[in-house]
Amino acid sequence: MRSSGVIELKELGDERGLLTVIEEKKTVPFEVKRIFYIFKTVPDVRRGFHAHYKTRQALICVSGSCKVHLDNSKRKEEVILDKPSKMLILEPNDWHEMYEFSPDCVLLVLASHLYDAEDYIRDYNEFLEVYGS
Ligand code: T46
Repeated sequence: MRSSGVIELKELGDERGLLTVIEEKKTVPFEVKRIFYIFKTVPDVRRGFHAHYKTRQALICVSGSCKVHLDNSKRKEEVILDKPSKMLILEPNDWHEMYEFSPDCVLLVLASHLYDAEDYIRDYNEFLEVYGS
């Protein structure tokens, strides 16, 4: 069953430091077709403001921190991404906004589909029409 939410990734550590692994269809529940990252975000900026028709995503702050506002039309939630071993899965029906980026934030995103501007729902009322019950 598909569901959004936070997955705690294993921190493999030894005297040299830490290492975290993400494996397709094992730790991340979809085939990864695209990777991008958001960094050098301008202070006080808020990004996102959309949902998708088909794209599933996994968000990891590999450096610094940020917050994510999630809204699946039935429930609203705030998630804090503040360590590289915390991964947030976003389903297509999760309206999301990212904010309070720390100056050192690098937000890594794994996506299930190639980029397609037509896959975005950027109007909140349209989002409610598509996903609201
Ligand atoms: C999402 C959140 C978490 C591309 O050309 N290819 C790409 O793969 C992406 C992701 C973006 N772009 C272009 C489209 C825009 O001209 O990069 C520019 C910034 O993208 P956008 O305004 O969509 O950025 P965010 O931070 O609002 O959203 C992004 C992803 O687009 C989106 O899928 O869920 O990060």
